[in-house]
Amino acid sequence: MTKKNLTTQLANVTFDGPLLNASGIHCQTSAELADLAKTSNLAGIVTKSATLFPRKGNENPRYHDLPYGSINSMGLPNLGYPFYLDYVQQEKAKPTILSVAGLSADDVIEVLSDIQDSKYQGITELNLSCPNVPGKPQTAYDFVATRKVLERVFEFFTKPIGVKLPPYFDLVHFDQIAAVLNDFPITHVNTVNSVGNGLVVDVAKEQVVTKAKGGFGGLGGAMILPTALANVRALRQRLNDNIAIIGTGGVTTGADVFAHILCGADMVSVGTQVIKEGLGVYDRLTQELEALMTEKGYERLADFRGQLREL
Ligand code: YRO
Repeated sequence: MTKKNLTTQLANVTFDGPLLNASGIHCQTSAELADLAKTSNLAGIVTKSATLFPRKGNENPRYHDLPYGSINSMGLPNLGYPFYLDYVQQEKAKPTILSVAGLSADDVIEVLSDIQDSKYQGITELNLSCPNVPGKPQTAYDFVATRKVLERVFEFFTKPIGVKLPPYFDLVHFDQIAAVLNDFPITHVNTVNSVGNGLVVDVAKEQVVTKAKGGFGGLGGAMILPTALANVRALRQRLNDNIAIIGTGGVTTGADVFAHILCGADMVSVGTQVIKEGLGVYDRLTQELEALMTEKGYERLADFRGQLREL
């Protein structure tokens, strides 16, 4: 089988291929990040969303594997942003995406100010699935709050930065988030975060499967693929051409990677399937993607990116 040209450009960075880890997946500790640096066919490393101060996260069980995906209520365990900011500056094996989150807009601004003042020249990604004001939805589900935080960010932040979005389920919400994002010089959108507040029921035990929040948690894996593809497609149809898209959600096969790219994804990240299968998943997905491209007569990702046909 002929080797394909899978290189991908995002912001000021060239990646050897389209595949990334999803934030939160095997990217919290030094040891995990070192594993990612050695993982073949993983083109870049995304770090666990980092907060101003280290966090232990929620009590176990906080991740539960399902035949059709996963549910998690991790609670943002991380070593604090200085650790990840140091890490991305010393990582030389592959490009990095530094994910950051804030428990408030003020926290986000403080963390991003330090990144701006650092020597890091790589890509940053702001996780907008974070609380903003108690009693209000997560930031990305509040379009006014999203605009306000981005206005504050771009008063001083001049480095490449994108946003991580939760899934939207209403076409008007796609219009509304795109209208906000198109007003700012963001490098990319990463879509989707886990599908929020699902509830898995263990019928034998008549019990929930994760501890925090009474068992409500974010859904990932195969069950969310159509939601992820819809979000990639709908945002590609609405965002400025210079905003790249990282497609995240539901990838278990090379065909799923192909589908994300067909919907308009520039890069594709893998979460739940890494937990199920291990880091060898990136070799398998790449082989399957290349075989499919050969079958279809494609040489590079640009040959089919965004070319999904309607009936
Ligand atoms: O629980 C998490 O750490 C978590 N899990 C996800 O699936 N997506 C996320 O963005 C996060 C961190 C952010 C938050 C959901 C805890 C606010």
